[in-house]
Amino acid sequence: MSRTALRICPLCEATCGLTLTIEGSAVTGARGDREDVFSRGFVCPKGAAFGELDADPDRLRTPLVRRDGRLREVGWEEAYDAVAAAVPALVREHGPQSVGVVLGNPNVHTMAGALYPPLLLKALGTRNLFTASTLDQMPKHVSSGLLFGDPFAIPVPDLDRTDFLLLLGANPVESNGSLCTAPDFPGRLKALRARGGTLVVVDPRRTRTARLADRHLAPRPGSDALLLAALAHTLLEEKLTAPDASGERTEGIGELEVALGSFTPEAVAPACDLTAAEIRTLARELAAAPTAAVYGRIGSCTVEYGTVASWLVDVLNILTGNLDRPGGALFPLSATAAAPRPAGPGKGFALGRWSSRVGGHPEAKGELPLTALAEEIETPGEGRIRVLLAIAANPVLSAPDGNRLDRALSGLDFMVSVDPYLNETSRHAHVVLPPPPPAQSAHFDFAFNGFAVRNQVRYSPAAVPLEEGRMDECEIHARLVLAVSGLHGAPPEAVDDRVIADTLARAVADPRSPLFGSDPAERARTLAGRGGPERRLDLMLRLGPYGLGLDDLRRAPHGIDLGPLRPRLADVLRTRSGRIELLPEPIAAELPRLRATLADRPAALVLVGRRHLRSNNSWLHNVPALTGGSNRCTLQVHPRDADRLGLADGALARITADGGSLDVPVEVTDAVRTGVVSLPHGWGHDRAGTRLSVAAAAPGVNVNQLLDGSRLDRLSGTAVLNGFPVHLAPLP
Ligand SMILES: Nc1nc2c(c(=O)[nH]1)N[C@H]1C(S)=C(S)[C@@H](COP(=O)(O)OP(=O)(O)OC[C@H]3O[C@@H](n4cnc5c(=O)[nH]c(N)nc54)[C@H](O)[C@@H]3O)O[C@H]1N2
Ligand SMILES: Nc1nc2c(c(=O)[nH]1)N[C@H]1C(S)=C(S)[C@@H](COP(=O)(O)OP(=O)(O)OC[C@H]3O[C@@H](n4cnc5c(=O)[nH]c(N)nc54)[C@H](O)[C@@H]3O)O[C@H]1N2
Ligand code: SF4
Ligand SMILES: [Mo]
Repeated sequence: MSRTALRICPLCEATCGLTLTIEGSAVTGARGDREDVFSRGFVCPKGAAFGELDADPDRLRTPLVRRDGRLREVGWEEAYDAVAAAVPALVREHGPQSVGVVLGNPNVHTMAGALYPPLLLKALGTRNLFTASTLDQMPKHVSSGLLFGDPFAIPVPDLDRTDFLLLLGANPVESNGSLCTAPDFPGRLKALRARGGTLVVVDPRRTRTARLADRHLAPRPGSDALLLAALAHTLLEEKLTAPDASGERTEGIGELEVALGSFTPEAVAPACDLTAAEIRTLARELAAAPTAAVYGRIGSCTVEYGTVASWLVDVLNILTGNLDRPGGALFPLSATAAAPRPAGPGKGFALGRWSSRVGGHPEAKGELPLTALAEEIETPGEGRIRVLLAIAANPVLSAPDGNRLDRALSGLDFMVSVDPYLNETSRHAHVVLPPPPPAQSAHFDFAFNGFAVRNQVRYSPAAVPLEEGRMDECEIHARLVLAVSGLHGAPPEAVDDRVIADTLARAVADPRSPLFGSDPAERARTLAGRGGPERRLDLMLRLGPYGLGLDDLRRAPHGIDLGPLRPRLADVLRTRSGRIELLPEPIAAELPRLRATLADRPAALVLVGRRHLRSNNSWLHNVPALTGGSNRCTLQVHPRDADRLGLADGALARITADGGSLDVPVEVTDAVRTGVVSLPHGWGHDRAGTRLSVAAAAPGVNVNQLLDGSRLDRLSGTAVLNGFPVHLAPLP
């Protein structure tokens, strides 16, 4: 007998609703849920492979503990005993800074990852936090922090209503979008064109997204900040800015005009490898469009001036009058967002409140650059990281110079991985705590509802019951919090009860809270939900802006539509001035450096990444349905470059950069522009001691081994992963 169950897909930011077919306790099929209020039946090949991914025989079924140098399968009690015996004692001996925490990407795709890491960090008291954000979107957090006073206030393009979308460094037709949650992104781009709108794509590769565009510009990688600066310059110089750009809600437009004065299209065009006319035309079109949105992602973030480029994206939205208006770029309002506070000046956003011990890297949003992790483990002295907790993270493959990090991890006193796989990173752990497959977990998108192109809310309870011997990931995290705090053995619910009590104590005393004046104990008793995570979700919904509760979500299994994005800038602004601060000081200090790069001679050959529709960073190469075909680790080279360098399609080439050399098969294609080669990330599954049988059979190479971690976007500490110089030659 088969049945169906609904489950929001956790595999990318699009958060599609899936209808799973279930036989017994096995997921035997997955299709798009046509009644889902947001995704309306859309599914991609990854979502469709949910069953195969869920049932991957290489997933760990029990915890592992290292004994006599070898990882052995043990029960949960023994695993937590090992954590509790090691971590508190090491912290007592070496202090809280001797613990590092690494949070990887899937934490934004699990309930546990949203609810517990803040508690873990608080319990540990360490500042050594490293996350995938410094390989990704940290420039966007920093630019939003500086412009709007809140690093999470990231405007999202109003995809469904805009007349003009300028998209830089993103390939949502394959990635399905990022910091812009939009199930069926490709369909939404086609709809934009069908309603007479314009799509302009800026990417050194002719991606599947670029092929949908009215116009594709293929500039030199790393030059987005220059291009965007010239666009802003043109708007200011040609007086094409909207009236509200210099009105009440902003400050610093005069200073901005001066600071961008030398970034003329004529000055930057050679560095971008575009013409000044192309840049001026684009600026004029952007200004003339009834509504427009500028949106930049990975290709404009993970580059040397990623924060400046991210800032300019929103500066353009502001100058054209498109920030915070329908059809432009707006701030979503999720159902679990804190209720808006009254408009007015806020605390602002500070960078560099502390720095990393060895490299002196300034913190950003409380994080240190992931590229600094290895040196923090290797370098002796007080505050050296000896204990590492890695949750849903595979930095050996995802961060620069994995070989160095690999060595560093092997020198830790103690390491815990919360990970379903024994992979390149978790193989170093002393304790591995494996979460259950996704069908056995409930799901709620705490993060992505705040970046969605439409306000909506959906909840999926676990589709199948927890298998015998499994532990829910929320409980895994809660017990980890207890074990590192010296409270091993206390009931995991105690962790959630504490949060609920603290939250309620604040809410009942806050005149603006919907729970003001009520009895906190009574409120705690009457929260809906089974177990701590559901009760916490219920409380967050009740305190949220829509006055919903968990029961409302349960009654609406396909979700609740909360309407299109609405202007709400006044609620969002937290700057000290209470206005948008157009030219923040840290950015102003970067502009002369950026300007000076115009004198540099561009590298002859640079590398960019790419994502394949059936990939997901480093961890889907073990699912047969998602491998093979065009999803291969090849180096794409333009035919003219291949000719010039004597490279043949399919032959091996040696590619060399700061961090080392790799031998890779060449794929000759004119989908990359000249002077640029492309290699995907997340490959290199050839290390011993992993349990990834499918991935190991076609390991590919780790592109991040070409980097030594020294190239960073200074303001955000984000690694440069795109547009770095490489040397390429045929294999002798
Ligand atoms: N060269 C290059 N490098 C890049 C990028 C690039 O574009 N180019 N992209 C960067 C980006 S954007 C990102 S986000 C990072 C990602 O960097 P990471 O987060 O380090 O890498 P992932 O491959 O997403 O690995 C996630 C880990 O989580 C585990 N996992 C999967 N599901 C779950 C779960 O439900 N619970 C738990 N606890 N663990 C789970 C996986 O087994 C894997 O070990 O990579 C970055 N690296
Ligand atoms: N299928 C699939 N989907 C994914 C992922 C995955 O690994 N596979 N990963 C998920 C994650 S963690 C994230 S963060 C998102 C990322 O989602 P996207 O931001 O859409 O990332 P990419 O698909 O890597 O697209 C980045 C594009 O930038 C281009 N580029 C490189 N350098 C430059 C430059 O200097 N300037 C410009 N303008 N363009 C440049 C590249 O050619 C590439 O096409 O995708 C998510 N979705
Ligand atoms: S687009 Fe993303 S969320 Fe939707 S089915 Fe595919 S992987 Fe899942
Ligand atoms: Mo990412």
